[in-house]
Amino acid sequence: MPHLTPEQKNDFKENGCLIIRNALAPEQIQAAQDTLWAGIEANRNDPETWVEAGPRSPASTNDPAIRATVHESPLFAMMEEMVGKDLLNPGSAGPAFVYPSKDKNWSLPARGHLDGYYTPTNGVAEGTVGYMTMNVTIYVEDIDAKGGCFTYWPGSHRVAHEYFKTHSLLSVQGGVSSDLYPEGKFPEGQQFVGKAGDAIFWHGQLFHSGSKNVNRNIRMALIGRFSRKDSNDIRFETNDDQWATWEGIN
Ligand SMILES: O=C(O)CCC(=O)C(=O)O
Repeated sequence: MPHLTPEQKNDFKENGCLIIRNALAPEQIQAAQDTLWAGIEANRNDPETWVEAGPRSPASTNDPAIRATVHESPLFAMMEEMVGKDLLNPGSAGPAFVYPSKDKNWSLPARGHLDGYYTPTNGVAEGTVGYMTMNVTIYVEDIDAKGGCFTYWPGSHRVAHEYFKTHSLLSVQGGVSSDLYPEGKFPEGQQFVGKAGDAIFWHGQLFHSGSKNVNRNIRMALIGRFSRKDSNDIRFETNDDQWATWEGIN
C-alpha cells in the first residue's frame, strides 16, 4: 500500500517540496524530545533559559529515538516511493536547532542556498560538492511563523536544473550563485510553519535557508540529507529530464 498519492508526487515534482502533516506518532515525538532535552543547556521548565541557549545539535543523529523519526515513521518509505526502492543511502536526520533570540527584530531571509558547497565554515572540502537527492526537515516542536522556520523557495529546483544543464556543478560558489538568480531577482521564500511531527521533503537542489527565531519555542528540527547510492556515477550528469532517474516520479 503506497504512502503517497499521485497528487502528492506531482506536488513534489512541481514545487520541489512536499509537506507531510502528522508524520510522527505522539510517542515518537515524545521520545525524540526527551532525548534532545537531555542535551540542551537550559531548563526544560523555564522558557527564559531557552533564549540564546545551545547547542545547535543536542543529540547524535544515530541516537535510536532520533533515527526512529525517519526509519520507524513512513518518511523513509515515502522517499523511496519517489526515488526508488533501495536506491537511497539509509541515513538519518540530525538535530538542527534555532534558539529564541534576544533581539526581536525579524525579517524573512533575502535569499537561500543550495547544500553541498564549500564555505570556509561548513566542513565541506574545497573543490568538492555534495550531491543530495532528497532532504527532509522534521519538526519535533510546534513552530509558528518567525519561530526559526525552515525557509524554502518552491520551484527553485527547476531553476537550478536549467542552470546545471549548461554550467558545472562546481560553479556555484558557496551554494549561492547570482547566475541562477541575478541580484534583486531572488523571489520571496516561504516559511515552513508546522506542528511537532510535521515534515517537509525538499529536493536536493532546492534553495533554502535557516531563519531567525523571535518566538518562545526552541526551533527543534531534525534535518536529513539523503543521496542515491550511485551518486558518484551520476553527480556530474544533468539529464534533460530532471526526473529521469526517479523511479516513482515521471
Ligand atoms: O536550519 C534550517 O532551517 C536550515 C539549515 C540550512 O540551511 C542548512 O542546513 O543548509
